[in-house]
Amino acid sequence: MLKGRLEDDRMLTGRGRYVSDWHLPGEAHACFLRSDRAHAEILSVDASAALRAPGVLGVFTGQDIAAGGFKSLPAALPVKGRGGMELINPGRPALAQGRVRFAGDAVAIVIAETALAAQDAAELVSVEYRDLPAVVSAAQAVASDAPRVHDAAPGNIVLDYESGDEARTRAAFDSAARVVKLTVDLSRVVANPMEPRACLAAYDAQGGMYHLYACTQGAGTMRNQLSAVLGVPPEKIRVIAEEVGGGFGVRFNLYPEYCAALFAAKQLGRPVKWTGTRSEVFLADEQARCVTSNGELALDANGRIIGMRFDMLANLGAYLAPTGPFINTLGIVNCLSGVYDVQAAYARIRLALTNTAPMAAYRGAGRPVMSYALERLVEHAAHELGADPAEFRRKSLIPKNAFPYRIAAGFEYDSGDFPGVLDKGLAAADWSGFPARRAEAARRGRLRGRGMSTFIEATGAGFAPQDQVEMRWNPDGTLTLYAPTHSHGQGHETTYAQVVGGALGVPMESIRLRTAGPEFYLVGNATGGSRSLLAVGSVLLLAAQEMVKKGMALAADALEAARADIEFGNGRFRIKGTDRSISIRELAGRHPGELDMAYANKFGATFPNGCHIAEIEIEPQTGETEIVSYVACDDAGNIINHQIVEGQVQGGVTQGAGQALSELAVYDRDTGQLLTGSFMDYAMPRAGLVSGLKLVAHPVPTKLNPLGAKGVGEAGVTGSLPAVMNAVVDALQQAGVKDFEMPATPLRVWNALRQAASRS
Ligand code: MCN
Repeated sequence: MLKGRLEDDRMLTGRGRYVSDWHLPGEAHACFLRSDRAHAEILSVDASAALRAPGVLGVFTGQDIAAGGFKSLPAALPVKGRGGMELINPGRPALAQGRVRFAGDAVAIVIAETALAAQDAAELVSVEYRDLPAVVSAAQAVASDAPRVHDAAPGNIVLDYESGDEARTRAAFDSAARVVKLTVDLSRVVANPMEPRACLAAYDAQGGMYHLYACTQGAGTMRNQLSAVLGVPPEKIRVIAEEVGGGFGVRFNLYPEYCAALFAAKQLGRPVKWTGTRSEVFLADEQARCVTSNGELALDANGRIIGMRFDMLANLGAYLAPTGPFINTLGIVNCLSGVYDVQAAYARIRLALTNTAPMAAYRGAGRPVMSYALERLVEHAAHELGADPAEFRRKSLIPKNAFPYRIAAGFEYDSGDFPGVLDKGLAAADWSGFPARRAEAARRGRLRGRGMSTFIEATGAGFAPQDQVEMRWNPDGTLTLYAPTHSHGQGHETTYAQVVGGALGVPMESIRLRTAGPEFYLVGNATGGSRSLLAVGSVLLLAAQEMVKKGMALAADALEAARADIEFGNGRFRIKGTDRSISIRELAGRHPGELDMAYANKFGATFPNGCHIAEIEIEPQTGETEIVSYVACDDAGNIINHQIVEGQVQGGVTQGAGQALSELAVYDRDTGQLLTGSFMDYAMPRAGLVSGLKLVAHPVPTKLNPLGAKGVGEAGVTGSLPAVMNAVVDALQQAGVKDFEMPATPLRVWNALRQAASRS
């Protein structure tokens, strides 16, 4: 049993090198001037006073970027919408051109000898605006008289998307004994990684190379996106990062600030460094969720689910983030009907533009939208029928022997045991003991509620065609792994070393992982969609096995034996039946470079699933909600490192609970200003939020990859969002509250209770 992760010692002793820790000789510093309004025409930008300020080296605007030939940030979708509609991408320049479209939109980059000088000078840039009306919610944006965010998107809709079998679903609803409906609002959140965004941009004029040190979830993805903006091939771009202080999806994409910094570095012939502030995280990081779902469930006379349909409206913000459209379409419907055996399923999703920060991935990246819409609806239906929510679900689960199972949206679940997961979850939660716990809480004057979710999610298939890895032996006998995924909290240094160390029979401590650096040119997928282990870990496993095969011939030579007589085990090549052997490490040392491996392959999506059960208590006098017990029973296939997996589930559950109970990004409806732009107004969850967390595993190994592993990084949040909110709603219903939307902050809960009391 490991005592900790390989990366922990470095991190805990302050030796982690985060993005803002990088320096280059001659570096200058950047500050961004951001729009202070939600929607306006830019009439003029006067930088003359700023340019005269001490230490200022340059000021660049959207016009300069356009003149310099930098293109728009990419955003694409491999599928079409209803009636063959193509995604409308109105484009996003590195700095605003002609118009600002959200409060925080970057208008100019100011470069100076110090960061403070750049900040002072930014205040001297004078921008003349003509204000335009703004829309902040998707519902406002699609109203017939709404102002247009982009001229290219009529009605502010960039895509009207659909998935599933509409006709079959209509027929199921026509024949239903009962139809249950529920509208839910999945709120808007700001991810808030520990490290605010930062970059160090440099241009090498001689070699025509761009170098970007940046917060990234994977160098390859960022290089490709940069290539589209800079108009140079990816080989001309290096993306470099060691520690990145958290990703959570919002460090996946390229950001306009990085492009503007590269532009300035090229113009000035000096490296440009930028360290964003927490306020800039709130204003200008990608935000997420913000989807309203109108859901309907068709039930037969026995209370079995025979059809489901969803009409969703997603807020994509002021510009398309590179992965925004993907996440809000395919990312949602890849588990459209959840764990239920229902072919009559259909979803329509409209993607709307608003004058708010652009929206993209946040842990779960679409799947929590589906699990929230579906699992809130299913629980509601159980309550409507007066049925036990677990037994109501059980009737409709996909049976264990039904795999592979293709859902109406076209995706195929390969494996699972949903009834088994449910049973284990129920046992761990002492399901039948709940009425007594509720009664006991009532005696203490508290409202106790219980909620569950039986959910499934699809791990990312990956955008890049292959995941390349490399393994190189070093002169000191250690092995360096190169992988396209970036580790920023997930513990890849440990788990990849476990996989490779296990296959090669070498101590994992002698293996070092590299995921982005100046020498880095691998093609592959960034960390995202919880696919790192199952996809890149699997490629590493195969690469290690290939290395052993390659070593057979070298070992036969070294041991002066026939190749057929050589066997490998515990890190040594041995002549079968003798004690004559040589370690793989020694063999690599004798033949420098010959045992190094470059290997590529690709493994697709898996379908981790689980049953999560939350119990909460509400203190009616204050509206305070406390999670008093939480059971997460998950099927993540084969597990490589239990400690890390537990940490991942715990973090994910807490992230979902944070959104359910406290976090909320609010834009003012009239002015379009972000009202929750600091930790004073935006309540992040704290470590103690999810007490009594009990984790249970019900692994069903997948055959889709050689590790038999399913992803786990996003399972916690996909399960906890609906489970926690179902528990809150269950508690509130006892006091007569009918409708309640997240987050369950004390004030909102208290208000809901008061209103219910005054009604009765
Ligand atoms: N693992 C395992 N056995 C399994 C599955 C996973 O031992 N059956 C291990 C893996 O080897 C890895 C970890 O668990 O060390 C997570 O693996 P995986 O599910 O493959 O997810 P990724 O590594 O691809 O991480 C991505 C996922 C996503 S998409 C987000 S967002 C997220 C997350 O993980 N952001 C995080 N977890 C995070 N955790 C931290 N601390 N910080 C973030 O930014």
